[in-house]
Amino acid sequence: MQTTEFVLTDGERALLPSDEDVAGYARHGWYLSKKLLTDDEVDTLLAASERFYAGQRGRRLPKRPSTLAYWEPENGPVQRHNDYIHYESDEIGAILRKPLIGAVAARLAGAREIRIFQSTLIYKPPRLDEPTNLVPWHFDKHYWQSSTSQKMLTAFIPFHDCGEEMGTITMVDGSNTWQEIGGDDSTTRHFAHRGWAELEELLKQNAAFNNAEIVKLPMTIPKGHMSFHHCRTYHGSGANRADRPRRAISLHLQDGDNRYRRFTRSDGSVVAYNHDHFVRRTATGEPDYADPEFCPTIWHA
Ligand SMILES: O=C(O)CCC(=O)C(=O)O
Ligand SMILES: [Fe+2]
Repeated sequence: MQTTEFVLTDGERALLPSDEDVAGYARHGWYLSKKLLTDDEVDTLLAASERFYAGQRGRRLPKRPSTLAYWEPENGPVQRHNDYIHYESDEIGAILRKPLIGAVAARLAGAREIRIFQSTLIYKPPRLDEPTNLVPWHFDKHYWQSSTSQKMLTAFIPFHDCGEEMGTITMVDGSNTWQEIGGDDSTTRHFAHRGWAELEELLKQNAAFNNAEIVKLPMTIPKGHMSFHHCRTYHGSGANRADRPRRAISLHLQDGDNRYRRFTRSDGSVVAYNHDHFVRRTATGEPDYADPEFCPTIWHA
């Protein structure tokens, strides 16, 4: 049982999305928030991420599945991804649990409760030709087939003003409403293991199938604001052409109703998610995506 009270101040309530914003999110698949974090909170995220990169941990994941994104200094100057940052860094975890973030997500998703699903600390080095900096077109639900929810969403939280020059997150406008072609279950493979060209082509085919134009919108995100996207919104990002690193967290969120489901590919193999290695089991023996250690509740209406 969690004892946190989920209350907003009057000032925070003014930062929630309006009815029009919620309707815009449903149509477009993304929402650029108001300033949800103070400068102090964002500066703490940055400083804590530096301590994390230097080896500091509040607690450590009990194992390292091969599918875990986990940059370490010996991996060198590539794009860094570290999953479960809300678990391993207490300081970062405390800020990511800010009820206001959950309240905004709840409005967008039309949910009463929001839990963290995953969080990834991301660092794009300022290296023009670094191929690992490119994030190919994908939508997050492809990796979450073992989740029942169709409402999950992500908050992309940069630690500074973030625009096109830095390779900010870029949305394919309205793609959340598209039908997907075929049942090609290779899409459950993470983008890090697939080619850029292959995924660009897949995006084109899906757009054509929907008679839709591909409108790419780079999100210009001021410090303290965040960009939300629905789990079926195609997105990606380009090179960091700035002279400083692009630092951010992708905070993946689930609504209170989300549960594990057994999802099989056409070859009979079962789709796994890293949680399945970590979280407690439900009474029926399935991974519990409400385990408060890994998937804390950050908002309950
Ligand atoms: O780092 C990026 O630009 C994209 C991150 C991403 O794929 C996400 O937030 O879901
Ligand atoms: Fe993504």
